[in-house]
Amino acid sequence: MADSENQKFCLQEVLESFKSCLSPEKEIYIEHYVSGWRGLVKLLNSLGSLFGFISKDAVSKTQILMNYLKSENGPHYATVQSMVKFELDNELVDVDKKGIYPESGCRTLLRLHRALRWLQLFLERLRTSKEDDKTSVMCRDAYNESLAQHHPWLIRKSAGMAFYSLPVRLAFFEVMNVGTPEQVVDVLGKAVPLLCEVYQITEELYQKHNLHDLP
Ligand code: 1PX
Repeated sequence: MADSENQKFCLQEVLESFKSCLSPEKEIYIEHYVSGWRGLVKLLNSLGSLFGFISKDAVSKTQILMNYLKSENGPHYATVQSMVKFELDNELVDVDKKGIYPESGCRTLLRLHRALRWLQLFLERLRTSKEDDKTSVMCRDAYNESLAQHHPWLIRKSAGMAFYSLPVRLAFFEVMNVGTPEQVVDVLGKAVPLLCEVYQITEELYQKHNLHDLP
C-alpha cells in the first residue's frame, strides 16, 4: 500500500481535493477526484480489517484511473468530460453491455460516482445527527439508499457487518481530525454541497451519454 494511504486522515484535506477537482467551466479533474478518494481511503484504513475489502476495491479503482492519466493517452483523461468523449469516440466503452472493456475509465469512474452518492448521503446524516445517533445506522441507511442496489448479496452482507464495527458518533468525529464536534459539523456543511455538485455534474454527463448501466 502506498505511504500516502497509511497517513492520517483529515477531512479538510479531502474537501480541498474535491474543491480543486472543479474547473471554472465545471469540468471535473480526474487527478483531484482520485486524490479525494485516496484521502478517504486513509480513513477507511484506520477503521480496522473489516473495511479492508472496501479499501482494496477503492484503491484498485483509483489506480486504474491514475494509470490512464499516466499513460500516453493521459491528456484525454485530464477531466471526466474529456475521458468520456475520448472513450466513446474510440469505442473503448461497453455501451452495448458486452463486457469487452471491464476496466474502461467510464465504468471505473461510474463505480466511484455511485459511491460518491453514498458518501453524500452519509455525511449529510452525520451533519444533522444527534448525540445518541448511531454511526452504523446512518452508514447503513445511506448505503441502502444508494450503493446497495448495485451490489450482490455477499457484498451487501459483508458491508453490513463492517458497518456494525464503526466507532460511535463522537469517536468517529475525532477520526475525522477536524476539531470539536461543532467544527466537524461546520466542515460537513461545506463538504456536502460540494460533493453534491461534483456528483450532479457527473450524473448529468452520464445520463446524456447513457452510461449508467456500464457492466
Ligand atoms: C468523513 C467520512 C468519510 C468516510 C470515508 C469512507 C470512504 C469509503 C470509500 C468507499 C469506496 C467504495 C467504492 C466501491 C465501488 C464499488 O461499488 N465497487 C463494487 C463494484 O465494483 P465492480 O468492479 O465489481 O463492478 C465492488 O464489488 C465493491 C466492493 C467493495 C464493497 C463496497 C461497499 C461500499 C460500502 C460503502 C463504504 C462504507 C465505508 C464506511 C466507512 C465510514
